[in-house]
Amino acid sequence: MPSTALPSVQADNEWSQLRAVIVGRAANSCFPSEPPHMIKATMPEQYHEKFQPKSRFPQDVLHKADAELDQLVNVLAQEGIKVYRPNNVDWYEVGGYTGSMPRDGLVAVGNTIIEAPFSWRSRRCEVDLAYGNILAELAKEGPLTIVRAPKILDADTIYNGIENHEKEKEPVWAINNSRPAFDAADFMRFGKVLIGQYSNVTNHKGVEYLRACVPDGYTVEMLEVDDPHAMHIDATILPLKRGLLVYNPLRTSETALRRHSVLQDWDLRAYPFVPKMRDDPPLFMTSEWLCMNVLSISESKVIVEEKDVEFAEWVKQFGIQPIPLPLQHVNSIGGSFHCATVDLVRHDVSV
Ligand code: DAV
Repeated sequence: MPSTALPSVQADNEWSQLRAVIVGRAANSCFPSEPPHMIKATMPEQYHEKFQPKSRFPQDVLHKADAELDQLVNVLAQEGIKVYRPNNVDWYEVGGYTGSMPRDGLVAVGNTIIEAPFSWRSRRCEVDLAYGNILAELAKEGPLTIVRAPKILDADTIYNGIENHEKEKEPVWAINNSRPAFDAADFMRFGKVLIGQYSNVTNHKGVEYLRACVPDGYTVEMLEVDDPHAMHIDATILPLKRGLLVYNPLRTSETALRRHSVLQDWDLRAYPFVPKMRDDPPLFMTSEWLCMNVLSISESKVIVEEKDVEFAEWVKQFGIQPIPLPLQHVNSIGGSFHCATVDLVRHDVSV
């Protein structure tokens, strides 16, 4: 490896000029099968019965979702951004969920890429199967640190004692603390500081583990969030550019955000509208706050779902150009532009 090789991974915020990114794939995605108490804690009530073993998402939703992702890839490529795509995986065959939500399983922190120790059994093999080849390619292209997650091969303990717990009693989350668990999408990067949330998929040991995985000089702080259904922070807070963050006022507050010194001087904006729930195609796995789940490709350009006109209009006052693209069928299976991507290289990293 020549010592002059450029890093294939170098990103520690959500807004600097994007240079390289992973964009997910929807084909063969299935409703994830997890214990009923986990589905109850995290998924919209009207769709609970769909979360069974071997339960496919509607084929037409998946076809359209892949067309949307392909269009996103083209737009990113036109912007000069290098795009990596996951393997095709038969999620039905392996009892898994999807390759369309890479943000949950991988996070770049500086020149390190960290694999999430998923709490969900249905996601145990997701990074290996969908993104293993990308990790190998990144390692070939430049010097980087890859931190793979410890794997549970047989019986897990993460749900022990939780399935029948009564709501009033501790613990309040759908997992226990018997091993480290987090989803990468429970964290946002603000340079040397990551801000995260505890959730139904991220426990205390998981946060300690992440602290041990981030490169020297990086710290992980936890935001106070009021959301018993919490799973992924990217419809709760989202930095749109340096110094500007939008938050969901039903889940957190300016007071809670200001406790983080990295946000002291930021313009913190409660999203001023009430987003509308969509049922065609259905939002099987998320809330209507998914409209906040945008992808900044630079400090002045943000990709937004084309139907989220209110959001697109709202960002213009901050000197941000919204790029509207369709992603409703990807939304249907679990997330929007932030969830469906992993930024690998952004132009500036903090020093
Ligand atoms: O708050 O509805 C959005 C993010 C899903 N990965 C929510 C979750």
